[in-house]
Amino acid sequence: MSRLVVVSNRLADPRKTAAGGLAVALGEALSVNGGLWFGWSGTIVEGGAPGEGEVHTQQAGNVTLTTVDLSREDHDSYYLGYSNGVLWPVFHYRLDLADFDAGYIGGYRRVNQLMARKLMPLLRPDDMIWVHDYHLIPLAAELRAMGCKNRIGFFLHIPLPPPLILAAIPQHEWLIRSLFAYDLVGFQTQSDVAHFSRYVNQEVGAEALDEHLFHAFDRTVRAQAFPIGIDVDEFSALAEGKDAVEMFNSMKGEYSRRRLLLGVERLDYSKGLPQRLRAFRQLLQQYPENLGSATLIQIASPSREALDTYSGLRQELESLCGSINGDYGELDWMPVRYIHRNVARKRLPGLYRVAKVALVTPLRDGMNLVAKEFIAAQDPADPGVLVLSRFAGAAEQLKEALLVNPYDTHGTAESIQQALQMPLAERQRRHQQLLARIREHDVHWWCKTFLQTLSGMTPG
Ligand code: ADQ
Repeated sequence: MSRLVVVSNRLADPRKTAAGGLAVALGEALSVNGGLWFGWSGTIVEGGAPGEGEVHTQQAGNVTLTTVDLSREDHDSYYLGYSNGVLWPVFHYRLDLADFDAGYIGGYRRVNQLMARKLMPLLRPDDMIWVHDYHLIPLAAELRAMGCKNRIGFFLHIPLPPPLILAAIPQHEWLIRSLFAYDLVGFQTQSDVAHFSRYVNQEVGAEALDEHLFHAFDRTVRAQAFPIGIDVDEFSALAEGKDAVEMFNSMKGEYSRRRLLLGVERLDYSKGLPQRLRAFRQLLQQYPENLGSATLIQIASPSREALDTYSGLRQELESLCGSINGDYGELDWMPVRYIHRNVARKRLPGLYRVAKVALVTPLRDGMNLVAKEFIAAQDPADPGVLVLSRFAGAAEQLKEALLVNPYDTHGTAESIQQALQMPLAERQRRHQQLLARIREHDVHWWCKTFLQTLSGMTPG
């Protein structure tokens, strides 16, 4: 059996609960035959030389964690600039927020070259390499240029936009050409695969050998959907744990007379937070029976605060929450509780369980794991209702949720009202079907299926 090498921008210690299901699943896959997890250390070296970085190694059981420091200049152009100022907005269909002109591409290439240079000497001939996400698209091409013949797979955690949106990136052809250096490219959904297929057909004249196999640039790549899941059993167990139960009880006591709605995410413009708050305001206006009762708890953790678009979003959100509370609040009832913080992972299931309705309404999302965590945390005898954006990748699987268009304020408000009034039998039926779906395609299925597909391929 070959050793697994995982490469991602950041690493997590797979032994810690706080790391989350994805890190734990990757950690398990890595430990089967003793593995290597490689990425950025999180350290930024002020005044460090571009394209250089010290390497650190740590052992976690039989998994080696190897990381590289980045100079300030590399970090700012690779991470803040190209990854999060160009690729993240464009891949989420936000051309208006992309910063194309700033010349970040040099840093993006330099860091991918640095990572390849540091990783190459650590590789063994039969290692299987699994690269994650948009920060590292050209990594395989850099490794191949250094003579790497191993099997290399890539998984894109965010959506792939349609060809005409992708084509707005000045280096779009180079990016997609880089994907052909992989043997297997995994996407979250069928619609991402369809965008890839259309792009390579229209823009580079690739030959489709079958539904999944594409030939161009003298290479053949397999592109397929592997919808990521959560560890349902681990999350349900967390829901029964001491911290989650404490959270549930204290919230239940505090809000006994209210009907709780919940939103949990990183504070990111892809998550549709202002649109959600407008829909909630519409709910209060259109259905006054919710006054004094419906309470939206919105948890939005700090994210990428060094970027201007993110601080602008924070201000917009704070002002919307303030105006809803000012217009509708009473001395003994505040319609919105907005918390700009992380909730400890062990407590999160308690919060999900106490909510009648979860609002998961991104404008665009690769998958969205919060939707799946909410389902896993529910009490099957009295489950809450999931209101889910049709633009989240998860909507391809979670058809029994109430699917909404988050741009449609009135339509979303109507669906929230429907969720608040849904009879118990219907809630139970929907929840049972959703739970079966997330169980069938959990994070272990995702990991196993991707790696089995990759291991069945001819290397190089
Ligand atoms: P994200 O955009 O980060 O991930 P998501 O899939 O929802 O989004 O995962 C977020 C994770 O962080 C969840 O496990 C959630 O519990 C946790 N989390 C978020 N906000 C939190 C808070 N305030 N407090 C505590 N925990 C919080 C990217 C893509 C997604 C894709 C994932 C995995 O954007 O579309 O589903 O990768 O592939």
